[in-house]
Amino acid sequence: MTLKNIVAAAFSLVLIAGSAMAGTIEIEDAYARAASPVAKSGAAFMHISNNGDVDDRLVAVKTDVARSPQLHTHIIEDGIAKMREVPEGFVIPAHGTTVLKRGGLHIMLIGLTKPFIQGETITLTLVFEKAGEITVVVPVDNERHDEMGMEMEGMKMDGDSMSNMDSAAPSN
Ligand SMILES: [Cu+2]
Repeated sequence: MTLKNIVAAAFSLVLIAGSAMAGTIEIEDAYARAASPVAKSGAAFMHISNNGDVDDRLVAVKTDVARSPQLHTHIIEDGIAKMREVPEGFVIPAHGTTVLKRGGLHIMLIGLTKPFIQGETITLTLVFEKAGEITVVVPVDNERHDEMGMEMEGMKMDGDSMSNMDSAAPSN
C-alpha cells in the first residue's frame, strides 16, 4: 500500500459518517467551496467509487446548508462554458470511479443557508439509486485549486436557475 493510499483510506474514514460500510459506494477526497463569504451558492467535489458488480447512480443530494442542492455538469456552448442540471443523475459504473471536479460534474449548492468558512465542514447526504443514502462530512476548502486550475469565475448559467445564483460571484 502506498503512502497516498493510506492517506486516502484514513481520509475517507474521517469523511464518511454513519453508514460508511453500507453498500458498495466509497467516497474520497470530498471538499466544498464558495467564492466568497457572502456567496449565495457553492459547490462540492469528490471521487465516488463503486466496488460492486452493478452500476449505481447518484440521483439526489440532501443538505441543510443549501435550499436547492442540484447535480450539475459543464457544457461548452458557442465556446462558452455553462452549467446544466443533470436530472437523471451521475452514473457510478461498476468497479469504476466517477470524479466530481471543477469544470466537470459537481454538486451545486444553490441558496446557501450559512457561509462556507475555510476549515469548517458541511454535511451532505448523497442518495444513490441502489446503495441508498450515504452521509458525508465534507471539509470546506475555498482555497483549493484542482490540478487543471480551471477557474469558472464569470461563468454564465442558463435559464431560470440564473435568478437563483449569485451572479456577482459564481462559486464554481
Ligand atoms: Cu453548477
